[in-house]
Amino acid sequence: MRGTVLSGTGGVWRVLGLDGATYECALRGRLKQGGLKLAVGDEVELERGDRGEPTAIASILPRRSKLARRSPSGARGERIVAANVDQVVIIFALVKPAPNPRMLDRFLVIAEANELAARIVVNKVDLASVADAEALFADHVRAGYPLHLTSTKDGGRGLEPLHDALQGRTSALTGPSGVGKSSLMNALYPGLRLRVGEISESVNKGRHTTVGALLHPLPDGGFVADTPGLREIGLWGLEPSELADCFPEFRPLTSLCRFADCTHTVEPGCEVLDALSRGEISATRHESYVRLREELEEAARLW
Ligand SMILES: Nc1nc2c(ncn2[C@@H]2O[C@H](COP(=O)(O)OP(=O)(O)O)[C@@H](O)[C@H]2O)c(=O)[nH]1
Ligand SMILES: [Mg+2]
Ligand SMILES: [Zn+2]
Repeated sequence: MRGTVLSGTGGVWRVLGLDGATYECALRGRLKQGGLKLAVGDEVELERGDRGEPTAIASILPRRSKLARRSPSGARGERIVAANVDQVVIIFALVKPAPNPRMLDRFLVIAEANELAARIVVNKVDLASVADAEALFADHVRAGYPLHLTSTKDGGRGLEPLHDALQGRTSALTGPSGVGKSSLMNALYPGLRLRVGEISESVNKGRHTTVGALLHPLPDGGFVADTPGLREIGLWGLEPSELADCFPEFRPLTSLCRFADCTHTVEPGCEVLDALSRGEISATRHESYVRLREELEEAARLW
């Protein structure tokens, strides 16, 4: 029987079988030695034990995608946070707490570096003007990111389009605490009582650390991967020269710059800087790029 890995703690993997039941499984010995490390979100083939119940993971099916922290160049391996992720969903609040564009762009770069689609959710729109929210995130919409304006209060707002966007897909959910991640999941899936954020944190306080994220099956198909630690993934392993292509609105321009090794920060004949001066690229986004690039160069020096 096939199944999807929901969590892994202390060598025990919880797998949702195609029959809808959840099984606690061990990894077959030869899989432990192999180069491919099992991750949450992996689709696996289960093997039955003496009593006919699935008790072991016999093989891992090929991955469609992954959310990973890459190793610095030279080092081996990478840490997979979740496998078979379809999209990264980044949740902020319009106010309380105010959104942090720098943190948003960092999350978006992590998604882009993993070649994953991303969408932005701005919650608590009941507390301020929706027009303000649209203006605040206009640069990201122009860059191509879908924007959801939501509220969980007063009967809810914007919940249906978000529900549609999650249905049937595996979404890695992230965002700072207090923005309403748990409230949103509970409003979208009443009765499921997802405690997004808290679960991994409390599990990780225990004796065994949980491997990567936790995957929650959704009642109408799909999963949400709870990845509160996405920030800790950082940009570890990304080369400074790879960063510009993680900004979709820069991507058509980067190969047109006068210098092949253009950093898009100071050079003459830089198409990105030209677009910035014409107002076609947002100053806030470019500022994020500059700061993240400095960070990557600093990290490269330390290795
Ligand atoms: N005004 C308002 N408050 C909200 C909304 N969604 C959540 N909250 C409140 O924000 C606080 C944090 O919510 P929670 O779901 O725990 O956030 P999390 O830390 O991201 O999981 C709680 O007091 C919620 O009642 C919303 O849409 N509007
Ligand atoms: Mg929460
Ligand atoms: Zn350039």
